[in-house]
Amino acid sequence: MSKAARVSGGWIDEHHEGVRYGLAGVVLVDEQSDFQRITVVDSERYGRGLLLDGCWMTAERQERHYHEALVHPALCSAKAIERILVIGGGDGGTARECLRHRGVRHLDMVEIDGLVVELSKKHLASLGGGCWDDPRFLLTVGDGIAWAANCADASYDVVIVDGSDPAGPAEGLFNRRFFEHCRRILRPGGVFATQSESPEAFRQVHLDTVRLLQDVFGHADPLYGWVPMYPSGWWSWTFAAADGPRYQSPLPERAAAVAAGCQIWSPRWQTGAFEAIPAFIERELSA
Ligand code: SPD
Repeated sequence: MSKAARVSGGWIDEHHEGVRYGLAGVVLVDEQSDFQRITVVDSERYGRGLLLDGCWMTAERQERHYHEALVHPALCSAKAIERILVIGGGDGGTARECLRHRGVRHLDMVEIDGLVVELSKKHLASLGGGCWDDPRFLLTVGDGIAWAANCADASYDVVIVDGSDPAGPAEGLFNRRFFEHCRRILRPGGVFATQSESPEAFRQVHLDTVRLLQDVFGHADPLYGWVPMYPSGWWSWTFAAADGPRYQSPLPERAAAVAAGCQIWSPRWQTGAFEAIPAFIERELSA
């Protein structure tokens, strides 16, 4: 069921389990698509932002925390990076970061909600940057879960899932069958990456996601960072590969080509972010 953003007294808030996460600002657009409620705001501190079903997705001056962390550990470590699949990611931020890698020849982005793309292009143009017109980029508006299920084996070098929380259209992006297809469609030496929720505000989903990926791929590790407007501000991304934890070792040449243009990600940051596993999560994962 669609949830609206909570707006009152000049604040736009996401409410999550008795805590609210808000920005001061104004609502620019509030529309119901076939899938969800889409809200675009203009905030004082972080510029324009996007909420889906009342949950923060991104904002112009905060998005790099999220997109750089999701993309570069995978794109810097997969054996090859010619063919990339992004599932979700309708604001364009993930595709933009992928396309900074010159080795990418083709990127399929499969986003279920065409209205998210349309509104992001119009109101959050800096998110996608030049991705929409990049000749390597192909957008399909459709179901990413069905796309993965219908793809031939070994179709992609990297598969990235940039969905929202596991409710509504994103629910199926967190289950075993979907992850098994993601593994199947990766080429040898391929890397899978997904946002894996907050170790604090979504602790159980986080743990279940990491465990499932470890089981399906054989190797999977969470990386921890911050997205201040998300519940608890403490976020995670999980990387998986069938042939070993290659995602922990960025290839120096690829890393050097993108690091200078990053705000958060660097090989050094990434090493610390994998190591920053909270003790309670490490205990639970090794139990
Ligand atoms: N709770 C928010 C999870 C959002 C993950 N996706 C964000 C989309 C940014 N491209």
